[in-house]
Amino acid sequence: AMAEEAKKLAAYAAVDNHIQNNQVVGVGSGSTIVYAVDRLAERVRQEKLNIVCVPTSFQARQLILQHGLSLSDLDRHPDLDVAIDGADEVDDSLTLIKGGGGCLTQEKIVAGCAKHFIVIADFRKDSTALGQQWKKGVPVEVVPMAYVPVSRAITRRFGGEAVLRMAVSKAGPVVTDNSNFILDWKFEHVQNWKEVNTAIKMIPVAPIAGIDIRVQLSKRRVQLQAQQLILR
Ligand code: DER
Repeated sequence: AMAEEAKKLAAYAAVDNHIQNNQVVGVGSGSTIVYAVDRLAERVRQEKLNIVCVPTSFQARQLILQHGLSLSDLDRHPDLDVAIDGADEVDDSLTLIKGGGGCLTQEKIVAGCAKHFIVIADFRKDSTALGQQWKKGVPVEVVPMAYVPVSRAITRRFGGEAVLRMAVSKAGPVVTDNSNFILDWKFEHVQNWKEVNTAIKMIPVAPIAGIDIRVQLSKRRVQLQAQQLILR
């Protein structure tokens, strides 16, 4: 389908343009990154690249192992050259919503350890304002015992509704790779995402908001690979 082709084209372009030899690469999670890892593995084989990969989820770790790529972690490689990942939505100032795949926490940690953060977002993710295309809200990872107080703190302060993400192939809530729960915060109109991101992070028991703010990533080039080739 057109969307899959767009994801693949964007992922291939991102890997071809932003991954070089002798790099430590943070590997994101989701479905777009599958194409990126396919292409990375192809390049490693063809160009005999020396690449070390740090995963952001069980899924990413499986992808790295399945492709025979060199697996590492933040203990051995706390300084990454580049992290490459997907996103659920991107606005005009490159503020992202991430966490649709439930992997936002390790993604955010690994991206924070990288000099450059490459976001692969095909045309479907490209919005002028968050919430335009992505209707599932902002994922917020929480310690399970705190999901009710955190949910109330968010909705009291910023309105909307924060809903516990329930599993599909398992009874009960989704449990993340960090053994936490996820609240999907169906926000209304948000003026200042930086303020919201900071406020959510300040709620006791340290919930993690699936918002990447350009200002946080200003130290590293945030390169949005919005793929329009298909629509040309
Ligand atoms: O969980 C995440 O943030 C992932 O990057 C994910 O939501 C992106 O998903 P997709 O590549 O399957 O659209």
